[in-house]
Amino acid sequence: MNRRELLKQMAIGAAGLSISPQLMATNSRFSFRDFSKTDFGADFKWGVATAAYQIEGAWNTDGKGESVWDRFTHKKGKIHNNENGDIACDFYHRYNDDIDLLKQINLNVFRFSISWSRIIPQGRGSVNQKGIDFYHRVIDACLERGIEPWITLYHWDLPQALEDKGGWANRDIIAHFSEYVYIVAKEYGTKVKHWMVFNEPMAFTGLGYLAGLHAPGKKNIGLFKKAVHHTVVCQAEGGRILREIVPDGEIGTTFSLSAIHPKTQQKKHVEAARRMDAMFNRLFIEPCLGLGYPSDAFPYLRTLDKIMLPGDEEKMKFDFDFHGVQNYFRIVSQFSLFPPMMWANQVKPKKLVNDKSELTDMGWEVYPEGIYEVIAKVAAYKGVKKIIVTENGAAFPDVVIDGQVHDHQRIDFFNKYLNQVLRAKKEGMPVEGYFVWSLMDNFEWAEGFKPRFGLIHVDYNTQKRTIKDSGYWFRDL
Ligand code: GCO
Repeated sequence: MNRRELLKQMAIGAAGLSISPQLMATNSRFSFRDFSKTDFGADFKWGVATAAYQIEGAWNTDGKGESVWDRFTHKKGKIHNNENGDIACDFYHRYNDDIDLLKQINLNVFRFSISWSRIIPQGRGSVNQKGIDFYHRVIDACLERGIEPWITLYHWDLPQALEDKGGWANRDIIAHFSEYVYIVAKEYGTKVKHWMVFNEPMAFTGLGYLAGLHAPGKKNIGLFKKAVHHTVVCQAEGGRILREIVPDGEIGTTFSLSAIHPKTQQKKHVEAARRMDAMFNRLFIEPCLGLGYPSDAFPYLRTLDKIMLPGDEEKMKFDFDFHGVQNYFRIVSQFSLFPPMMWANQVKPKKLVNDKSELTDMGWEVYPEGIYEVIAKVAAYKGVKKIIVTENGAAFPDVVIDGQVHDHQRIDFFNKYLNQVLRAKKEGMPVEGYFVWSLMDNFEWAEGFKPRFGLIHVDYNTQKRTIKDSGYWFRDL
């Protein structure tokens, strides 16, 4: 029953006339939607996304090595309330029950990431069999329930031992990352047929090496540029290794993308928006498509050429089977003297909305058209075969009342964003999947546990899980 029919039925009810038995059967808390799964096609993938550091906990259990996020969160003043992922959602021990909950909400793709330092504690060299065994248990728990495991190889948690040697800013990372990818692909490639190399390279290079807000907390444009280039080479190299080891696999990688609009049509703002678009949207997707770095819109990026070695141009390319789009908010750009080099920054989202209800708990603008715009942007590239929305979701201040979480704002968010995904699909764009960020509330990086993105509420004091109304909404979709 779609939204229009439901409203009509409720109007009938309000008029004192009889309400259809079907409506009585449909729990109206979960019924508002403008579409059903069939509108997206039988092959459309519906899933959830998570990340190792944000849910697993067990930060030093069973031989796991320290990651840059363990180190960073153990420093005072880096994370909201000095929180950390030492325990998080304790997924390391509760994975079986959590995948049961995923089964209950009828989403049959589980996207998760592998903690590199759980597999290879020092980032290179000896392998930790207990770490290997853990992910076999997770994969098997999915397969036993008819859920497809989709693996992200790297979701920001670099082994600290490699960071101690320069991390992504040291070109040796290409060899170490290749070794890691090879080991993981060999180990799980017979069971797992959907792979992503990176999660949001712009985020972990930009926030980790330039802004200093994420691990490893560096603020150095020279290190940032090296990290960008080595990541671009690893992005393609990871794809090549996966395709060689898992020839029947679907190999992709993910990008954080936002619709970027100039504050006004004044030339200075339009050019500022083009520089931000080059930096935040084009920097990683275009090299793998053979387009090189987007220095046309942002000439400063030409300095990346100095870091390249002969043959790198070719090494940066890889024809991924799918490209993952991750969208949360729009960016309205304006010319600004800060930050230098980019000479552009973002108009504060709260200045863009009429009232606070149009902002999520992250202070991000709810802007559904933005996901249509970024899907269209990626679909326009020659060489893009398939697009999966590998993350989309929203944080709202959820509370449990009598064992329920009435997160209607989140349901409204999903309804609006999915309408825009369906719009793109109906216009013929190759969007073939949608994964919710996230299965459950989890550690939201520098913001700690305050923002709640889950379809399932987590009480961090008791680890009790509670499916939210939005989880039931997806169940009934
Ligand atoms: C990202 C990361 C997730 C975040 C989510 C909400 O896209 O930033 O993949 O780890 O938690 O996006 O910020």
